Amino acid sequence: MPLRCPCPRFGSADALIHSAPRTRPALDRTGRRRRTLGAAVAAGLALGALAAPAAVAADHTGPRGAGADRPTLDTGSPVRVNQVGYPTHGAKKGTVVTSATKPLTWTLRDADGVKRASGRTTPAGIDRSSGQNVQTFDFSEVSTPGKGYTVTIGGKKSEPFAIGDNLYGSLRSDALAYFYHNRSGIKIDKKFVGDAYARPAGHDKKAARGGDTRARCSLKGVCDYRRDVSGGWYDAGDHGKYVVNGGISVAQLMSSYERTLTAPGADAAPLGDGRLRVPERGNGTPDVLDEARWEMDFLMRMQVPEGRPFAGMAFHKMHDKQWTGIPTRPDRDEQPRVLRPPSTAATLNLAATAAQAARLFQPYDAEYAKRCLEVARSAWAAAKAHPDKFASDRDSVGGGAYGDRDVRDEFYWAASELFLTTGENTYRKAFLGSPLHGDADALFPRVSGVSWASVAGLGALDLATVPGNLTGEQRAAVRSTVTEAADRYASFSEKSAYGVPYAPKGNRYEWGSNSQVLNNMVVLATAHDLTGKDRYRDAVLRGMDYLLGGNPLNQSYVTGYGERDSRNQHHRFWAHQLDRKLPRPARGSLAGGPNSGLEDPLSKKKLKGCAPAMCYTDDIMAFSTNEITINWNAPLAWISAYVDDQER
Ligand code: 9MR
Repeated sequence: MPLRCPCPRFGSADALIHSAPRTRPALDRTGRRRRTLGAAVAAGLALGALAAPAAVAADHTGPRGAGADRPTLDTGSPVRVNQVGYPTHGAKKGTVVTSATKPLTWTLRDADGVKRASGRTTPAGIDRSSGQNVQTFDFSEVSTPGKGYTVTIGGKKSEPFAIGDNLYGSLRSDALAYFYHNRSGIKIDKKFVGDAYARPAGHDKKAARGGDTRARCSLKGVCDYRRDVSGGWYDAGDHGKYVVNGGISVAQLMSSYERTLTAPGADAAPLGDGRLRVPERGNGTPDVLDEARWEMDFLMRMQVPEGRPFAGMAFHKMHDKQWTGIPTRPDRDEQPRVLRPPSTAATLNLAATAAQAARLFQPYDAEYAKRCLEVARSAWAAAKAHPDKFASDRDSVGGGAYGDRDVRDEFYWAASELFLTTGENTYRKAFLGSPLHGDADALFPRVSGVSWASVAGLGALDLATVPGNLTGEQRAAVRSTVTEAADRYASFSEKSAYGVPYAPKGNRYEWGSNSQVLNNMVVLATAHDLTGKDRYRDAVLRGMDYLLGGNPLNQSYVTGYGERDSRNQHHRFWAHQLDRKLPRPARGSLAGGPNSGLEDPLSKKKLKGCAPAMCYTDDIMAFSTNEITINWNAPLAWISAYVDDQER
């Protein structure tokens, strides 16, 4: 019996949390018992106790003086590293949590325990994001490849890590595999995912009421008909499909391919035909574009047909009428599927992505490319005709809201993509005339280079990198907005003892903060592609360190990567924590990460008083800190490809 909806935005209910089945002790990849956070707390193992001697490890979960009100978390060793590893030729840094204010000695040992290097740490004071007193260490000089390295400080050993040249190849394909796993309307074949992850198609025509092939649109003055809006990817832990969020996700998948056409040293082969685990492999089209097309086809089905009110616009979203319980395998969803009103933001997402698809599919399927361009043009025209149809923030029964009342960024993005594909002046004028043009802070907001609600940067990144009809001067101006924003994110990384290129206003980590870190890394990586400056590349690698364990919680946020990885993210099928017959999240799934807002009952209860970067718990019910979604895995895939390319 699935739990009924776990969250306020899903309905309500603390009571449901309490009715969650008790979880078994988690196993690590070798099958050993792994202490869960809950178990550690129950055993009274406050971090100070775990990591006691000498000066090392006086970890707190919040700023000094506030410790008494802070939750107690198991953060393991106070010596923090990237638990996957460091590229042979790149910055290699770590952080130690300590009460010491004077430098300490660090020792790097190989897998046999043989000392390979040592040095002194650098005191860094109190880290603002965590309240921890920290010091940093730097072993960049070591460039001997190997596995099982550790760093020891004051008798405390880090998790093991590698130094090498091919550490990110599998993350590149695992992060992309996420999308096939989460396809709607198609059987997920064990040939590609293995027995545990195989499942019947969800929401296809055999589903209750014809699933998404006959979704109901019943909105006064808008529609009273059914549409086939099957296919696409499920958004996240829920089974909603949202044009706004689908748009940025498919754009970033396409961009990870498009980057290989221009970036120095970028390798298209690992994204090419026959390289990914998708059913279309062998069809002559790069596999990453096949995956993108699965979503693109869905987005195009979301366009209001000719002859109907708001023709040419896109429905904002479609999802269950009421929130379903967790777990619910997609094919067992009994809820009616409903379409929500068209919006300007969704329409421009469709215009932008269809325009990008048109130029990328041209060499592989000219007919398809032509259709994409027609859709893009008609969507643009419809958005111009209805520039202020906004999706409400309150429309969150049965699905997420994705409300957005500022569409200047969507207009900028769509105009840029249409211009790059067609070279036409109408579109050029539209982005040149935008109030955002030339303003690095507006194009790339401080908190996150791009996000589902702020997509102008997607246009600017493409204008800066994709060959097109821009004048030299126009292109230089756009490029300088990219490097200006990248300078800002690089300075965040350099000022952070954990190296994270993220410094949200008021030190408030937001819902999906890990994706915001990654999207800042996308801007940094693009600046590196454009200029070759090490500063940008180093900040990307430091961001990777943060995501893979070099952070205040000693947590790798990517399933299957690192010793202390997230493995209980909120997902209705990968719900092993609630039902042991179901699988855990697949390798390469990114958790949303710390969220100062604590917007679900479990996080509220367990993490009350947490410091921003520590507002995270690896529990399936903690959906506001531990969900997974397409727009978070998309930049992970983009960045993994970039980092893998650096290792060649
Ligand atoms: O990523 C979204 C985040 O920016 C919002 O603050 C949050 C609350 O509205 O919703 C997030 O998106 C969720 C969506 O509404 C429903 N599917 C799961 C998404 C990730 O948690």
